[in-house]
Amino acid sequence: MSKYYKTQMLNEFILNQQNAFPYAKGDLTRLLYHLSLASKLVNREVNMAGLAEILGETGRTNIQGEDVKKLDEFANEQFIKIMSSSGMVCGLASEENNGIVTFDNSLSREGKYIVCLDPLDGSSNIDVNVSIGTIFSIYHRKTPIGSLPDESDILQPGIRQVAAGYIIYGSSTMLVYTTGLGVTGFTLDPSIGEFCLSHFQIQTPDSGLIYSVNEGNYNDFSPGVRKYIDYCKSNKDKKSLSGRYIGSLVSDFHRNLMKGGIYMYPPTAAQPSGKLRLLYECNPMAFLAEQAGGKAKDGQGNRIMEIVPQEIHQRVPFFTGSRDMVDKVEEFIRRETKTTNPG
Ligand code: P6P
Repeated sequence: MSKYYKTQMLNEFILNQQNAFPYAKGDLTRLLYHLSLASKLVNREVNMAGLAEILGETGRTNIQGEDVKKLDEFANEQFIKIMSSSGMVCGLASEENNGIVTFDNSLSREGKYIVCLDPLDGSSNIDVNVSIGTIFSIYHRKTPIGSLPDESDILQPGIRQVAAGYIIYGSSTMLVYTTGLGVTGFTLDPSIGEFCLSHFQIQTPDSGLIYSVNEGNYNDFSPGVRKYIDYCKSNKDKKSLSGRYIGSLVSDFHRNLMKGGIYMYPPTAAQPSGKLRLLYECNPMAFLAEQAGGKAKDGQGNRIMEIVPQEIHQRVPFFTGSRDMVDKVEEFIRRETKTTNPG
């Protein structure tokens, strides 16, 4: 008998959590259910990608100028279709779409939530069988119920998130999410097609022995970031850290969340605001990191979740994970900034 049968399934857990919100009418529960449903459809294709001829490019590029791979497109379509039929969502922002996605049905106009989505993050890894993921962020809409949503519904700071999470399609498929009451992980049991509670109240260690950054950009980083990376490599005052970088945010973030560590995507000459997008990569991960006792900052002392977005695909420098490690890299950046700009 699987150990899972004694634990809660996702929907049961969300419903129980809903009781903590006295005015909740089950809408967020229904929305999270629909997100998990879409993720199961994506999971099925991800697992069969090699067989189902769904690997490879579509020949198109998205607004980021990145090749749109068939699974990217499939995942985006699945989430849009299921969000549209949920009746909970009035509109969404997706990495794969230039502007806000609205739905031409009256049911959705009544939806009180907005979803920001990276339908398949790390897609450059699809063809080489490395784990990838979906990242989501949920807000209450700002425009009146019944009206057509607009960018004001999307461009909200991360502190206004109602819920956030990711699905990691890896050695097992996990859904990890928060509604502000801690971080909880569910593992998909394919034999019953249910996400089963497997990680309750995830807390990330205050420090760790893993640093995650694309060291191919080392020479492009600021002196402070370079000095921090050198510090991670030196074994003067501690056990030397391990560099671990999969190139898939969900995978790097999830490993560091569980074991302790720091993930960094600093500014470079080519990308002065870094590469990661605020709305559907950094904010949801920041909510999870903070709920798990970690931090998420921009390297200049600003909480990621306090940045007010100016445009849907805005990029921000991203430093997240164990709080002592995030503090340490910002200390290095501050010190080097003072040295180079003593004024
Ligand atoms: P680089 C994937 O495209 C992504 O957005 C994240 O999942 C990942 O951490 C990062 O970019 C990798 O970027 O420039 O190091 O290949």
